[in-house]
Amino acid sequence: MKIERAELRQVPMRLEEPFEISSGVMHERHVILVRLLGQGLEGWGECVAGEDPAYSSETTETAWHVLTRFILPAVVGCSVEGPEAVLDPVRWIRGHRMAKAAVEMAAWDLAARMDGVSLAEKLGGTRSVVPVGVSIGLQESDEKLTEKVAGYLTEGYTRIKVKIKPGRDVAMLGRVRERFPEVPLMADANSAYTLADASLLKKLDRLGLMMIEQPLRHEDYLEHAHLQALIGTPICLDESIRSVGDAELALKLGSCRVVNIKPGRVGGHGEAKRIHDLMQSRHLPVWCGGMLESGIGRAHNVALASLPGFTLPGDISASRRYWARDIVSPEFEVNDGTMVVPTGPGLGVEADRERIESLARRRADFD
Ligand code: OSB
Ligand code: MG
Repeated sequence: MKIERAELRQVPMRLEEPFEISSGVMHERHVILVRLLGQGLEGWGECVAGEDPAYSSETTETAWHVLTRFILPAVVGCSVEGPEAVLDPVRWIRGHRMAKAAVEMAAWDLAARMDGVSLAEKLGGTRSVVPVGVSIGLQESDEKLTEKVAGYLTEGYTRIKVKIKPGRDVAMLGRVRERFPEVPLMADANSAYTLADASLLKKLDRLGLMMIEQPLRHEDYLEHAHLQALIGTPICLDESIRSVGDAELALKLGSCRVVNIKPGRVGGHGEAKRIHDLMQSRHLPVWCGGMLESGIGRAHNVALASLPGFTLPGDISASRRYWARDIVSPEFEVNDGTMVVPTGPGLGVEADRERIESLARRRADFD
């Protein structure tokens, strides 16, 4: 496949409601979209870097810099075997996996369209619908939180994830559990704790959580292993897993029993598939995480989540849970706790180019 041209657009998208996690609040995303062109077809990708370097060291600004200065100038004009090889010219770039992933994923969409198949099929997906959950940000009160949980359960979500931080953890989750004794429930700390909090985190064992996501810092593989030995609740790693090598290290040390795979975090679908395959070979579950993506990133996540090892519901929620209006059509919807995997060529949804162009605050073209 030949990458003939590329377009980069930065699009501001205001969240329907602020999303608060242990490191801060998000009100608006600055979505970087990649559009690759070749053989009269297009492929779309989305960069998941945040506006600040809290979740990852990458930000919208670093991604824009690395994409415009290094990645796209090297990739455009190249003919490659397939999407897995599109980043070969930039293997020398250390890190910046979110920036790289945006291009790699766009190449997968383009390659699927060139083959006339859906991205899910191209990736090796086997499911026509995927079970979905919802990730609920920190709320101002426990009442507000339980109200939110009730609302999402009514909408059909099959698993509830609640953000926690010191002071908003055991008691708060206890209230949710009391009110919803049977609901598949989990917590995400986004690295808010240290090993000194082990006895507090041990109290979560009584609540029957599916898992606790990323309790400690992203480099804390050993500390997570110590914590996992002390608590019964399975640990799921998110921020810590940037590659299949990280996943191997975590499994070897016993740092986790579950992995949250976000293709945008690990450098793209190729690496996401390798992590999926590793976990499947160990009979350990994975699920697809989210980064408050627009419909473009969501379409990528839904396609990936159709692979057989994604046995747990992902953080893949309906478009309207995030945006007043999404930038793809049709928008993503949840029915009976599942989302339909699009079957059309590539992403299987259409990017609203007119709207993207009118919203774009920054552009760069490469040919
Ligand atoms: O830790 O999974 C996370 C959103 C932004 C940054 C980090 C995380 C999240 C979420 C939201 O939990 C998941 C979603 O996209 O719905
Ligand atoms: Mg997380």
